[in-house]
Amino acid sequence: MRNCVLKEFKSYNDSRGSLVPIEGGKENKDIPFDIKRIYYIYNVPSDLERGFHSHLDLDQVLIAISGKVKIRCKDNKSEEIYHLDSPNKGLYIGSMIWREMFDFEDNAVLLVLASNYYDKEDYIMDYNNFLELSDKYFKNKDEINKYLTSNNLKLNFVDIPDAEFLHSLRSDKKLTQFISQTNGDVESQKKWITEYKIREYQNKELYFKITDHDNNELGFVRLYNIDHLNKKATFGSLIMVDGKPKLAAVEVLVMVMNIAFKYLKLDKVELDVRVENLRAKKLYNKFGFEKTREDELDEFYELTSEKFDDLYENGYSEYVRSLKYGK
Ligand code: T46
Repeated sequence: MRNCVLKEFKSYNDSRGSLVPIEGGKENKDIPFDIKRIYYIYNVPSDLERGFHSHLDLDQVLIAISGKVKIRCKDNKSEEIYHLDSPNKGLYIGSMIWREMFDFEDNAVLLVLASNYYDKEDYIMDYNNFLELSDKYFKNKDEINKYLTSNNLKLNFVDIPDAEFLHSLRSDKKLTQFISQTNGDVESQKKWITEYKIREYQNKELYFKITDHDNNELGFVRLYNIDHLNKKATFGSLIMVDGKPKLAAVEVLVMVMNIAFKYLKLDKVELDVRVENLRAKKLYNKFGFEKTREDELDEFYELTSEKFDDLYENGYSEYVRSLKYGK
């Protein structure tokens, strides 16, 4: 369900017992936000339910560090029940999700890690008010859908079932000649995607599987380090199957830049490319990216929203509209 992710923390188990460490603060840590507050709930009668509210703007991770608890989460359209039945499971709940906690076991202790201090004003307590506000919130998010389809291609938010395809491309020596190859297995890709989903819901990163209109899988592309304050992001991780349609990379670039500049309203997109990756450099140059600096390994490029508008209005849209594969 959107804005909710059930994740597993690593547990160190030996003959002395188990230990689960939790670090917060940044990408690839256990908790993808600065933990400003913790609280815990216990001694809850088993026939009692708590919660019944949503937050306007708050990230939390809920962990049943003792006993079991169930959490019912609702957005404007659907609901899902998550079972917190182990101290190494954490339920991320983002903004605009109605939550109800129930079926507390006698010994249950529900620990909550929160991204902000207690603020009464951040609570939505009335369910009808919640439905109205969450409708608006998710409609805004859904605005992205109109940028996910173009002439020949579709962008699909990456999800767990894509782990195998992602793993197969990222462990292909030829395809990963100029990007980092993965060392892990399909399971570790699944774990990575679980963590990614939280960043997607936080609007920090967008990772897409590229398909054609017949749902043939063609590759992946990513917009990351999305910095809403400084209005910039990084384009990268573009990987496509051998034998991909000609000019597919250009079409993907147009789609992702539309997302960056028209949907996210960023001012600038940056990318880095290996010095020896001549084909990619030619593509980015042709697309209008300008080189800002280089080091021994990489060249760094950027495209501003003005430059994109200019290119897009004066040719690229026509160019992409006219793209027909096989000709
Ligand atoms: C949530 C779910 C999972 C504070 O003074 N400071 C705090 O940080 C919190 C969380 C609560 N309070 C006070 C406010 C109330 O007078 O503690 C009392 C009980 O809080 P509440 O009725 O909101 O508890 P729950 O179990 O319904 O909800 C809590 C959190 O408030 C909420 O943010 O997501 O747990």
